[in-house]
Amino acid sequence: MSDKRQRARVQGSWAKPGAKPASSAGRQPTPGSWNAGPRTYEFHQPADPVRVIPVEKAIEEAGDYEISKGPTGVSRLRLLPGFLPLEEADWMFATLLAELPWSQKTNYGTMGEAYDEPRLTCWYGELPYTYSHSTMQANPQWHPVLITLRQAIEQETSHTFNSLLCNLYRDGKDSIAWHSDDEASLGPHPSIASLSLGDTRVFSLRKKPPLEEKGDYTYAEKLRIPLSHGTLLIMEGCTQEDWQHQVAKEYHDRGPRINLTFRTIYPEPHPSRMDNNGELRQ
Ligand SMILES: O=C(O)CCC(=O)C(=O)O
Repeated sequence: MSDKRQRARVQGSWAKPGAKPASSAGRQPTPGSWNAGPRTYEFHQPADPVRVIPVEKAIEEAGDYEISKGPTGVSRLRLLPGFLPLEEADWMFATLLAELPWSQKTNYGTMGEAYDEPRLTCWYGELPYTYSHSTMQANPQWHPVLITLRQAIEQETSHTFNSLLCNLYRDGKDSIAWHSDDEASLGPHPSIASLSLGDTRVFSLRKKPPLEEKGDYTYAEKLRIPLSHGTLLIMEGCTQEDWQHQVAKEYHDRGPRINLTFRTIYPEPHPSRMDNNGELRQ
């Protein structure tokens, strides 16, 4: 167990019992003599304040949610279950499953090791998109259903989107690990609209810890949002800067799910992402 967790569990400590009364020193206890005589205890306050692991909160109702307000700014979510009426969602799911050019993407880890992403994907947009050290080539020929959806979502959100990452989770074993959509090509404070079709999967978020936590998420705030057939989720403000998200594997039966994440890609890193030396700010 890490030091921090150990500390969090210890709420104080009892000092060793004081010295035994002189009369009993050096003597073997006789049966029944253990409770005899006074014992003194001293309470020591813990050196560090007690820390509690926050309980994961669920967001399930339609609405606007301000999930944090930090030094960087406000992080906002908007959840619209039933954004698509059921019948429309049904035929769109069947059409996109059958007709989009789903393919297996190979990503690369920080040490350059190749791995297959545990889901199928395809990309639409005038520009390529790189994440996990692997690039999806530009694909300007949008499927007509995707054009209709883009228009409906732009109208709902008052944002415009020039690109779309389509994800197919074939079953519960497909997933996407913790990450933020914070690539330089998305510009600062990207707004991302995410439409889900097919089986429900849990979309989780966790707040990035302050620097002094050194990447330890033990005490991070956590949210869970079940994304059902036809649900639209919009992430805005500092959500990508201040939070990570994932769709974890599930070990019970899950049917296929399509997730469409509409984004705006910029041709060059946005100027506000560059420091005075022309380097990308982290
Ligand atoms: O499938 C989802 O709901 C999330 C997808 C996602 O986080 C991503 O592709 O960046």
